Order: sequence, then C-alpha cells, then structure tokens
Amino acid sequence: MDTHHLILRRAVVLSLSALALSFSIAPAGAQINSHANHDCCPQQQQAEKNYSTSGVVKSLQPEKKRAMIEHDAIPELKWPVMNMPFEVPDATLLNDLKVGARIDFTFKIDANGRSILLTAKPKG
Ligand SMILES: [Cu+2]
Repeated sequence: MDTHHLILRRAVVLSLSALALSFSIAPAGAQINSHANHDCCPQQQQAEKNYSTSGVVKSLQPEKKRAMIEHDAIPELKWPVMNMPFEVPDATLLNDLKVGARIDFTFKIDANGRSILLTAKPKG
C-alpha cells in the first residue's frame, strides 16, 4: 500500500533533480505532481479493484486517450489530492466532460501501475 508513496517520493526527487538540471528552461508552473513514474512499478495486488472518487478535469486529450484529473484524496490508496494523468481506453467517456468541471469517476490500476478511467460523469 505504501508503494504509491514511495513512487511519489521518488517522483518528487526526480522532479527536483530534473528541475535543478533544467532550471533555466523550465517554464513556471510546469511542475505537476503527477504519477509519471507509475509505469515503473507493478501494483498487482490492486489491479482488479475499482475505486470511486471525485475530482476536477484539468485537461482532455481524447487523441491520446488520456485526461488529467485533479482527484480528491483517496484514503484507501493513501493518495493525497493530486493532478495526475488517467488513461482512457474508451475515449467516448470524455465527450461529456469539460475542463474545469467537477466530476465523479471510477478507475482501476492496471498491472503496470497506470490509472485507467472506467466511468466519469459531471457532478450533479
Ligand atoms: Cu494520484
């Protein structure tokens, strides 16, 4: 269960290193606390479980089958509030969503540690 936190910590360290290396060219606000390094660490024990939460749509990239969502804290996963990418295999899920909108959504974590959006609907 603490894998996520370890990944986060590593991501922060990597981000800081990258920031230090590219300090002069990094645009302000470019640092997003994402799970870009999820791909490194399989989380099989969580692979088949679905999670329900809410969040705010930050960007929609249907052509990449991806959306950035700032999700609420998810105590079950020990995830803090975070803006992170979700893979969206069914890009039609994004049709009803708008950037800036608050949504209820469900997702799962695949065997590669990626977060997969399963359902999403604007919050009533
Ligand atoms: Cu997260």
